[in-house]
Formats: sequence, C-alpha cells, structure tokens
Amino acid sequence: MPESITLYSAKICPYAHRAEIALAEAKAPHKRFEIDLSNKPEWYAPKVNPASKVPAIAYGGPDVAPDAPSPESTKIAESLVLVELVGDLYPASGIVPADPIARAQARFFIEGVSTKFVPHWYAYQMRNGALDDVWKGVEYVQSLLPPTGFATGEYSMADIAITPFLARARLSLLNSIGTFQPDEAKTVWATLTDKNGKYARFAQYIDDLFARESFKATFDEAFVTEAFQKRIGAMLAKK
Ligand SMILES: N[C@@H](CCC(=O)N[C@@H](CS)C(=O)NCC(=O)O)C(=O)O
Repeated sequence: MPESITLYSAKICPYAHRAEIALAEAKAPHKRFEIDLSNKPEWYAPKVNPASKVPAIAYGGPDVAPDAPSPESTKIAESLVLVELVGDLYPASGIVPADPIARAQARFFIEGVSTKFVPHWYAYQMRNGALDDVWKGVEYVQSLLPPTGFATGEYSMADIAITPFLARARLSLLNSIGTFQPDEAKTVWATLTDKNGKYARFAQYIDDLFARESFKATFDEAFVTEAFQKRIGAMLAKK
C-alpha cells in the first residue's frame, strides 16, 4: 500500500499536468497544493524542491499540511520521474507497461516527444520559431503511433507525456497566445486535427488523448487560457 502523496503543482504547467494525469489514472489518493509560479512561497525551494520548479511530490512521512512540509517525507521532482513513480506505486494502472518491450517503446516515444516535438513547439510559440520544424516533430511522433490506439497500444506514460503539451498548444493556437499570426495559428490547429489530411493518424490520437477521463478531470481550460494570456503575454511583451 503506497504511503501518502502530496503533489505540488500549477495548473498552467504542462510538466506538472503530467503528474496530475498519472495520479488521476492511478486513482491515487493524494493532497494537491497549487504553487503560484509568479509568487512562489518562500518555503517551497528550501523544503520541497531546490530547483524551485513544479511538479514535485512529498512522499510518506507524517500527516502534515502541504504548506508545512515535513523533513521526514521524501521529496522527488521531475515530471517524467514522477509519472513513473506513480506507475510503479500503482502497477495495475498500466502507466508503466508491464511488458519490457512496451515499456521500452513508451520510453522511446517520450524521448521523441521531449527532443523532437516540445522544443520546436516552444520555439514556434515563444520565439517565432519555424513552423516547418513543428510539422517535422508531428510527423515523427505520428510515425511512432500504431494504426489504432495509444502510443504503445494501451494508454501509458507515453501518452501522459505528450497530452499536456497538445492541450496547451490547442488553446494557444485557437486564442493566438504566442508569436504567431492569429490566422496562421488557427490553420495550424485545423491541419493538426484534420482526419483526412497528412496528419490524420495524429488527429485521431489527439481525439483519443483528450477523451481520456484522467485528462478531462485534471485540465481547467478556462483557467489555463486566462493565465497563459497574462503570463505568456507578459513574457512576450518584455522581448
Ligand atoms: N524538467 C522539469 C520542468 C519543470 C518546469 O520547467 N516547470 C516550470 C513551470 S512549467 C517551473 O516550475 N518553473 C519555475 C518558475 O516558473 O519559477 C520537469 O519535467 O518537471
């Protein structure tokens, strides 16, 4: 029986969202504490995560309030580490595939998402990066997908790794939050979700990811849209 889990998270953060989806998938009892990234509590870095980032988990230890973390709990950070931790604590969730080959495929998929999709998406959104690079990333991820179902067949950590980025890409493109032109942004999302187009398999995959209960239960689209408009708007205004 796993010990107590306290998740330090932020609704806007795609990395933190990975940990939230994993906990929801596993139906893992936990406490959740929202960290305001623009005004982080002074105890957060010294007592929970020296890198001062979300997500982080305090595991085990005495039953304390999240804003008074105990030195006796184990503190662990990094979204992908946390997703695997939840999967290992709750093996029946299938988050970490039991089959070694499926597990390796899931890790390979995550590697592709982290190196070939996320950096190009961020460059496009935040720094006028090349749209072509985003398409290359999508094409690569699409090439890893089986004909139907999730990244390795059954839903797993591979799917958890990409979902928060697609959800935020969607709202950023549809609300033109980024360094792109509004018309182009809307066309990009339409192309990505066109079931008869070049990315038809990817479009079906997006539908399947967004239909997952663990995603729906952990994504506050209205909140994230408004927060993105403020935070990313301010970041871009500084440039
Ligand atoms: N590699 C980390 C990245 C986490 C990360 O960058 N989190 C951001 C928010 S999305 C953060 O906490 N940044 C610190 C800050 O904004 O002060 C992970 O996968 O967990």
